[in-house]
Amino acid sequence: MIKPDGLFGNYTDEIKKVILESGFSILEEMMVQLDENYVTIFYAEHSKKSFFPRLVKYMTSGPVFVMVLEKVNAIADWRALIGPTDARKAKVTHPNSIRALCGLDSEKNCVHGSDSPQSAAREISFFFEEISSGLERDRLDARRCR
Ligand code: YYY
Ligand code: MG
Repeated sequence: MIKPDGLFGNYTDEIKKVILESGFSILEEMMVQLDENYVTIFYAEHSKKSFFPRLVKYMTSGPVFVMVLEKVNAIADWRALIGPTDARKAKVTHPNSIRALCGLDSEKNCVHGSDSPQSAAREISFFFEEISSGLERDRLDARRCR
């Protein structure tokens, strides 16, 4: 996922070029404006963290660009390509990473990557089945409260 700062900074084409040059195929892509409800579902694992309200504000500050990437070892390779969560650290330790290229700090870090096959499956179905099919709001609310 290219987060709002990546889109605001016009990094989409450059990031897609890196993706393709690194041997990934882009199977699906979609631009979507998230709201607080969606971010709370997407980042459920972080919803109790102190940074969460700021994260919601940031993730809803503009549209995000989501892609399904395919490649052998895609999850680990994409995580390596984007670099560490804190873009300030990425600029020092992983200067060729995507977060070093277009991220700002540990919140505005430009891109997301699923961290396991399970989270990839959940996130792909969240964006490309539930959101894209315009799932009813009350069903999303029900899921969130479960
Ligand atoms: O998977 P990754 O994005 O590298 O980091 P996570 O630890 O899963 O955190 C998800 C997301 O939360 C991170 O990309 C930005 C935000 N965040 C934050 O705003 N402040 C922090 N101190 C840590 C994470
Ligand atoms: Mg994560």
